[in-house]
Amino acid sequence: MAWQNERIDMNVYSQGEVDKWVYSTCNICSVGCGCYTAVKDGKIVGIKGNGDHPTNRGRLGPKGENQWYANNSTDRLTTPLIRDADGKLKPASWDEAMNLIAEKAKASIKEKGTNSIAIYSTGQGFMEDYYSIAKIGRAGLQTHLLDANTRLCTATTEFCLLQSFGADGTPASFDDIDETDTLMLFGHNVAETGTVLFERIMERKQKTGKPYLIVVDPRKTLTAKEADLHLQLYPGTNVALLNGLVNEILKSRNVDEEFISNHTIGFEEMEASVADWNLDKTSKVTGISIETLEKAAHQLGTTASLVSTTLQGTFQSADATTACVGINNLHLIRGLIGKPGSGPLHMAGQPSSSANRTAGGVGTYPAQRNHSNPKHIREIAELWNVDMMTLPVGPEKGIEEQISMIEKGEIGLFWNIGTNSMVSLPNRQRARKAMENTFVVVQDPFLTETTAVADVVLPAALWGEKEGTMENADRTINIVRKAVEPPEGVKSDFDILLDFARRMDFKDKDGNPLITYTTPEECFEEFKRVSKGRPCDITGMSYDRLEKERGLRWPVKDEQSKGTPRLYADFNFSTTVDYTQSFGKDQFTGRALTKEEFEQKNANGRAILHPTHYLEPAEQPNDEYPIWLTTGRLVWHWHTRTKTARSPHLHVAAQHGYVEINTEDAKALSIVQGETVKVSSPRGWIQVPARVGDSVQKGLVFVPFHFGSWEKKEAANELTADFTDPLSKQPVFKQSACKIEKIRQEHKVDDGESLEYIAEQYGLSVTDLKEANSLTNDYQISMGQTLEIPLSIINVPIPPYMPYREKI
Ligand SMILES: Nc1nc2c(c(=O)[nH]1)N[C@H]1C(S)=C(S)[C@@H](COP(=O)(O)OP(=O)(O)OC[C@H]3O[C@@H](n4cnc5c(=O)[nH]c(N)nc54)[C@H](O)[C@@H]3O)O[C@H]1N2
Ligand SMILES: Nc1nc2c(c(=O)[nH]1)N[C@H]1C(S)=C(S)[C@@H](COP(=O)(O)OP(=O)(O)OC[C@H]3O[C@@H](n4cnc5c(=O)[nH]c(N)nc54)[C@H](O)[C@@H]3O)O[C@H]1N2
Ligand code: SF4
Ligand SMILES: [Mo]
Repeated sequence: MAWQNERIDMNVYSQGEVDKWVYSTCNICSVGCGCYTAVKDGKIVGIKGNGDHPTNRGRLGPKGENQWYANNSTDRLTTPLIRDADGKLKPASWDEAMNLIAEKAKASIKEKGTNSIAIYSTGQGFMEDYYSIAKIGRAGLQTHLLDANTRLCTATTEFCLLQSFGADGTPASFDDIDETDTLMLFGHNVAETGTVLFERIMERKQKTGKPYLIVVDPRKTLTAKEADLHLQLYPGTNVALLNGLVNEILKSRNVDEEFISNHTIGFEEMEASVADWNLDKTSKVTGISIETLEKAAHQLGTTASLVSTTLQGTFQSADATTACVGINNLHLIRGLIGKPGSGPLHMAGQPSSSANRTAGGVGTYPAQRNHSNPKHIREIAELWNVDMMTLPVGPEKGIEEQISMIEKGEIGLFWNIGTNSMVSLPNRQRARKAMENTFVVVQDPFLTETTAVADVVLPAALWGEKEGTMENADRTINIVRKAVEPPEGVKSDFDILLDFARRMDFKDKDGNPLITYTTPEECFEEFKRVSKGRPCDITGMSYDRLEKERGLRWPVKDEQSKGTPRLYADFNFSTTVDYTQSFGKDQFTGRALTKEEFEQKNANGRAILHPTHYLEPAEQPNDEYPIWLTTGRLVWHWHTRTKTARSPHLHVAAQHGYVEINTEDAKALSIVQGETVKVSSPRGWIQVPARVGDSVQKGLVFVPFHFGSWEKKEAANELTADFTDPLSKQPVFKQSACKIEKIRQEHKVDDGESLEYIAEQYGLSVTDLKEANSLTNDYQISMGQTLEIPLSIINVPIPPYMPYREKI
């Protein structure tokens, strides 16, 4: 264990002693820190880290510490809303709202057929919600249109794991990070997005010098600043970089030949796909010097252990799955998987997005069952006591495909649960327009940009007000206990789903109710039975054990098992025909392979090496839009800020959207620090202050996606493109093209006007005025000359460098 000194982070706001501390797990990110919730007079008044939890040993990050303010926010929704004939959302009773939804669902099935209802959920709910969505969706509504914001988030994790190893479930765990010699963070800004995990890494590094840290990111992030080797590649060149590195490792024969021949298939084809990626070509395409590439290849080729993480810098690209498969290839050819300190650790982002994949609320059937394998569908039909023929097995549809279906009028009901999709979807104006074409239900604790397009709004309970389990990024299932009652009028997602099932009168094949469980724990017990025999077998877990043992990593097959820190320790991969979760997809086109095609590969327990051909990003800077646009996160905010903007501390730390632009680019355009500029792309435009600096490379700008109001023009997703990776169907948020324009008014210099005088008139500093006009001295202005005046200078706050880091 890397942790050496214990520290309990706490943020409590209470006069006098609190009444109780309730066991919980942080509901913000996928690290899954253990915590306790402070309760006084029936309200949550604070939080503290759980010193006994192996993930965080008492620590919490800024968002974790501040998440509970949202619970007490005075603008919580406390009654359902229905849009009336005037287009206004009006309060309604639960009966009115739920009956209307049931009516719309029945009408949709009648008019458009069974696959016409979409449930678009979240990675921030509980396993029990997802399992219920899976059962209600597939056996009740008979729809395969189940997707979630996990499509924007960790779909690629799932698909790269299916391709290489035959089943979901990330091989390595955080424990391996504590042991590894080399840690490669590939498109993962963990310092801002997984703060406690970053501390865990840095504490070990400061004490022991290990691990050697390689960071792959086009920006000089806070994470990259701590790297031993920063591979600052051009956007969208992940696969090129990996091909160059793998080729170099193959050439130097730094490979585990025995592992390759005993435990993998597909070597020759993979080798051929990287063969012409010499360092010269790799350097030209990625922009990384040959010397740096050599260093990286040497480190990766000789390290005795390696953990590679991937996150949105890899997943939100057009070649997302290929890049992640490339990382799997690298681990396989070096035999660095299934061993202590080694393995790919394809991350998750949200606190329970992995749980949604495991429970089957998206994509595949519950407990990693293969919808293309009739044997698996039969198993589920038997477990649910329904007729196998009623279970939909059509290919899953990602949210972007669902939007196209809505545009075509094929979806009669779109049920949006726990996601602010009108801010988080790419090319959001298109998505908004589509929503006019269907009946939209939004289930959220707050009014949001998405409730603006809702026909019905259901007020949902928040974390702390309900019980359930979550699965973090390393397969650990944690329990969240209920600390307080939800506000009057508010229901949990779980209770809303069960209420819907009752109103729809879903039955099993003997005429009994389809859903017989009534509490989250009973639901968990049912899902345990469904998981038996599958890779994610959790038969040995229970709510009590999850609390007593502070989370357990699946598989946990019996009550004696303490969980599984790493998968494939026996090098037996999930690729036998009747066990595999998927028959895989064609690595280039994304076409689903048939059972016969999969059988022909004869993987039979061996991992699959795939060719990794590099394709240039579909949209690239061009004459009209000459600059790369990338989007992402800030340490202070969670996504669309519905929680973090309700915390006074976090709100104050970062209140505006902005665009970060390289110093040289700013100079060439004479853009001044803080000046409001217009950023446009083929989809739309925003108007935000410029932050000038060197953390973005030349030719690239960065826009945080947290700021999404319809009124202020600052949402990143006005700009982003909506095409997707062919295998995972994950949208490309990280690379598109844009242009930056100044918004200036003109000032004609009058006789005797000095720069000081003019600057003061517009509330500018002389330096800003000079920079804005590329003036180097005061004598360059004369009467009649036209000066450009920046629209406004906003002080873009640069967060103090990681205040929590001082506490390591
Ligand atoms: N503070 C905070 N933390 C969060 C979240 C949050 O909203 N706020 N959200 C959580 C969720 S759901 C997620 S999914 C994670 C996301 O966590 P991260 O993936 O760490 O965060 P991002 O900022 O989206 O992107 C990571 C990095 O990808 C880089 N990148 C861009 N293009 C490329 C490229 O072509 N190649 C490579 N190699 N890198 C590239 C960006 O410069 C950026 O630094 O964070 C989780 N944690
Ligand atoms: N440009 C750009 N866009 C991106 C990304 C990017 O990097 N760049 N990243 C993408 C990624 S990785 C992600 S994960 C998504 C995140 O995008 P979203 O999931 O849309 O963002 P959130 O703000 O987390 O939305 C969660 C919603 O659920 C509500 N909520 C909170 N708790 C509960 C609950 O218990 N029940 C219910 N019913 N509702 C609840 C919140 O109020 C909020 O409205 O954004 C994606 N979009
Ligand atoms: S690192 Fe993630 S899980 Fe841990 S406290 Fe921060 S937000 Fe919560
Ligand atoms: Mo995410």
